Amino acid sequence: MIELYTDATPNGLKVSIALEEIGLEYNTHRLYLGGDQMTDEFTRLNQNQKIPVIKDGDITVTESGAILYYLAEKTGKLLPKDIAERTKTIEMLMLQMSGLGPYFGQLLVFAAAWDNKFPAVTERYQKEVNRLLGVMNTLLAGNDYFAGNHYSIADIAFFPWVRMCYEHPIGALLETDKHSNLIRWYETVAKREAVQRGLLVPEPHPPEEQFKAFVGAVVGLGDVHS
Ligand SMILES: N[C@@H](CCC(=O)N[C@@H](CS)C(=O)NCC(=O)O)C(=O)O
Repeated sequence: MIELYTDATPNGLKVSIALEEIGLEYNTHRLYLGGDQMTDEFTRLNQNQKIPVIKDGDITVTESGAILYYLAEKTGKLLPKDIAERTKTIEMLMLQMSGLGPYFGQLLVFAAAWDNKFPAVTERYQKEVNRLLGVMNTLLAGNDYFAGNHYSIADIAFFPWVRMCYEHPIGALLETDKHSNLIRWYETVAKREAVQRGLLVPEPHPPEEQFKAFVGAVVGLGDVHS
């Protein structure tokens, strides 16, 4: 049985979606990021004190991209065997992990947690996220999914972040409507039953509590990491 340590954030939801898609049994441990990530018990699982983490017997895996890769390797699902398609999948996974995830995260930090106190910084991240959405739209032209015609861990990595464009007020800063290939891909993935089940794990904290935890965990602003 896989133990999943998570919260209902984009990086956490990647893993519950993948587990639902693959059909593995798992137990969910919901953390409150206003401090649960700092306990000794959790720090022993992840020295970096961030969710998501999985424990599969003796194997502990941190970093959502590495967890998706581990689950795909373990089961032979969601990662093509053909070397060219497999490499493309990993390339797209890395683009999400190094591009959309961190830049979108910083946009949330400066637009929301810092309440746009540094407009030039907010604008820098807003522009970069909008640029990345355009790149993703181009990559999806003529392709059903990010790595070609196979739904894969790359799509699962992107999905919860693109969902923020629709589900979070930050979406007002983003030009999602301009990107027809991205919208078509988003709607296709959102319809998958496993995706819908994964999005319910774990139950989210109320938005105001979640926001308080987020502000508290922003280094230089909150007290969680002081
Ligand atoms: N690169 C990491 C990022 C993980 C991450 O930033 N997790 C956030 C929630 S989405 C977290 O646990 N934040 C708590 C904190 O920073 O104290 C991954 O993809 O797993």
